Amino acid sequence: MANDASAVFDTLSPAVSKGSLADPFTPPADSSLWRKNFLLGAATASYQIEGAVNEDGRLPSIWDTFSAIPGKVLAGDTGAVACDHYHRWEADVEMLASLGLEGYRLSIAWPRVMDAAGAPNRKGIDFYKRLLNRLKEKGITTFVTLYHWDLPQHLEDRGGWLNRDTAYRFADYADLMSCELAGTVDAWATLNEPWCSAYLGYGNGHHAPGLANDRFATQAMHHLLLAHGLAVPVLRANDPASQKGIVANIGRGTANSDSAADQRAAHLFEVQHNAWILDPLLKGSYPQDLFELWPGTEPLVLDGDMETISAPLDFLGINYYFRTNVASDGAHGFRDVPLEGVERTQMGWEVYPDGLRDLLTGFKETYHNLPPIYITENGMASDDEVTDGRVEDTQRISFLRRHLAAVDQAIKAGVDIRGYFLWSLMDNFEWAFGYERRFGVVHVDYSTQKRTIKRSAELVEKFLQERKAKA
Ligand code: GCO
Repeated sequence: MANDASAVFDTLSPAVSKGSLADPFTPPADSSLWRKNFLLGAATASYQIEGAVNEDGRLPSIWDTFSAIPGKVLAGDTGAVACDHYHRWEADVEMLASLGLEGYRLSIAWPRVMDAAGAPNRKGIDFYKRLLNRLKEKGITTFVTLYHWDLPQHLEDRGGWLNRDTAYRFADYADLMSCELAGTVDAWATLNEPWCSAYLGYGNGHHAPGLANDRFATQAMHHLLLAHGLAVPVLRANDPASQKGIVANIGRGTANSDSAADQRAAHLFEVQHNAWILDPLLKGSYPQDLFELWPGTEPLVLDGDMETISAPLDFLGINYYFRTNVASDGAHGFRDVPLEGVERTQMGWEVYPDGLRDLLTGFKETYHNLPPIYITENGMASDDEVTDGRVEDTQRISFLRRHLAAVDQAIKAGVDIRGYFLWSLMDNFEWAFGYERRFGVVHVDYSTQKRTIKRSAELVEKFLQERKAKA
């Protein structure tokens, strides 16, 4: 499948991947990104930027609990203050609008808007109402994620995503928020990256709540996807004008050799990262190869669950960052085999834009009901410093240009991609890596909360201005 796709790209102009030296960012004239209806925005998430974790009745989340455990987060960082966005949201919206970004993807903190009995928290809801109303006043397209990992701790105390009831509590939360915010949300995403919530949270324990058991991971995934499926019809009923979808991170796995064992390992890597989520959503069934990888971990599935999970989607959000090179682990799985001499980011992730293109063209072949796609996250971390009031984030500029070129190549190969969100608008709390890893196109000095526009954001703004002038 990937070979067919590469045949297509051999015919594309080399400029698509090399870019012009004169301007290190602006896409070539033949790029589909010049289409004025191709949405360009930036993304953030509640726990990563808001702070104010004990304000206006916000309840603790599993990330408040997890980040307080010594050793779980680099340097003992927590989201207690973060970018103080809860108090600085007006200036942040002005900054977003001044960059000419057309879309903004944010998430709602469930613990901020409902109490433990499921009653509305008015002050928390009003924060999001003010924020979304201001974004709409600025003409910004709003993508709202209901769950970007900050599960209320009181639900985790009752089993969290291992407890089927949590899926129904999520549907109640979706009901409340879609009633309260209808008319200010252009697109609802139920979940952000269920793979991270299920595998990192319950499979290897690297994320909150920090449990480590493959069977927990598959059952948590099932309840997360069930929560998604229960919420979609509720969102449709309460806010019919908006788009409904989900956001999945995807992984490109390549084989360390042509051996059958390594080829199988690469396949299993992509089953575990991609098909585990996309098959239930788009085919209504789990990939059986997953249970070759993790024998005996089939989740408890009740009658009707898979039909609920595979509710039709208006869009699929795709988050892409890097490629992983794998080899057979000799048993029934895969092991990472890091390649030497490749370009990497501050996260150690390999820069590999072709992986985004090849995954997307592959999905087009695999999933015949693939909905329109938005790249809801793409970006990189770098050790950015402010020098004389500026941040010259050269690698990020090159990273973004190359990945936008890959998006253009996928569009030219027939993939329906309608937008792209930079991860992230601003430096923020990078989960287990805390504040050391900087993903923003805007620098944040956490000691003063001063925001500094990075060179990458300046170039994005310049491209958006040129595109607007051409329209
Ligand atoms: C994710 C999350 C973001 C991360 C970003 C960098 O995709 O993991 O949505 O919250 O910060 O991806 O890891």
